[in-house]
Amino acid sequence: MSARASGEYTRPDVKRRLLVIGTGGTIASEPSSNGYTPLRNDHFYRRIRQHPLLSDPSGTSTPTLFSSPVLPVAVGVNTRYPELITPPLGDNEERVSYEILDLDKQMDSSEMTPSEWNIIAGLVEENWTDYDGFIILSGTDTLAYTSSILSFLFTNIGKPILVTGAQIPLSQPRSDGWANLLDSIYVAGVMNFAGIGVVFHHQVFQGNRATKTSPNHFAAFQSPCVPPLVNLNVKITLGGSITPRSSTLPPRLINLVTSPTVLSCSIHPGITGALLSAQIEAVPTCKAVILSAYGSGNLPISEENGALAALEAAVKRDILVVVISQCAIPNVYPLYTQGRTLLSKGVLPGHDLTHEAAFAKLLWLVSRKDLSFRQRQELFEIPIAGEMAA
Ligand code: ASN
Repeated sequence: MSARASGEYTRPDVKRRLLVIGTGGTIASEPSSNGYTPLRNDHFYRRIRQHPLLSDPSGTSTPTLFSSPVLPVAVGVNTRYPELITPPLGDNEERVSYEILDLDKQMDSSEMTPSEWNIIAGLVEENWTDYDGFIILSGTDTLAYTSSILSFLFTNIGKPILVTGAQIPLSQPRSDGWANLLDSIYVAGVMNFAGIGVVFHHQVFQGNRATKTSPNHFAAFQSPCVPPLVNLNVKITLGGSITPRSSTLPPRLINLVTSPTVLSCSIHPGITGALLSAQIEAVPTCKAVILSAYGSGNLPISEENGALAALEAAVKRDILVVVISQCAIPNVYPLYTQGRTLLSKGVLPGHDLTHEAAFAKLLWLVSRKDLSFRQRQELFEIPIAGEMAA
């Protein structure tokens, strides 16, 4: 049972209670002889507990020395660490309480799969009423995939689910993870913000519009087609309207399919229909294909190339085929003969979807057992969670 559910909280100045779900990633990594790796131990919690901006010793009964004992609680296979309380964060001296729940499997985010998303989403759903918001700590490599899938699983929610991480581990000097975590706690705990966001380098991006743009810059994420939702500078400014908190409950959670269903193919000079068919045929469980095509959605269409015929054959086998743009600022619209011909074969336009959002939307659609192929096609063309322009 969480501290909140067991009624352990007493402080009147604690504005909100958050659950921080740790999955590993750089933010939680330690150096090893084989490079940075997230370990399954309490070092990450201890580092946070001793940081004066993230944990106020007067706020909890927990001693703050790095060496003092920690009494984690096993929650199934996962580990929940004792509650931490921030120093006053808001203009009205509000404090935020949070608990870190570390997943059993701490991983570099390149190991992330739909199975882990099912676990994360299940934990959020299970703890929905006990907490005022959720922060998912992830590696940055697949962070935008995680935030994108959460946006489809948790549409129109009344609480925040923020995803954050770091480029340098908390265990190392100059870590950006401190600021990313503090900003996340501030947005989820003090601001009136609901929905799925990526918090990175003092900005909040819409979860299904964000993409990782650099493995080096602290400003590692952008949302190329829409402005950031929040800029956390000296002054906090909003890039548009943000969804306020409400008592809206999350939709009934669906279980994501874990067999390989969504295939991603990149168009490149020299691609042929044979190369595309070989990839599709190699995945018997394939239910959707993302084509990352040139520019506004172009690819070679000559008969001898065979790409169009390969894609048409896939659509006829009830495989959703969608086209997105390889450009850094994506936008698919049928301007050229190539793009128009492609769409005339039943391939669906991905408009300004990022690859991450396209992947998440397709995974969500093929996981919806209640939908026919036709209904999936129709829903793909409609924005479900603000993931693309109408
Ligand atoms: N490889 C790391 C990860 O995605 C990168 C990072 O978190 N900065 O887990």
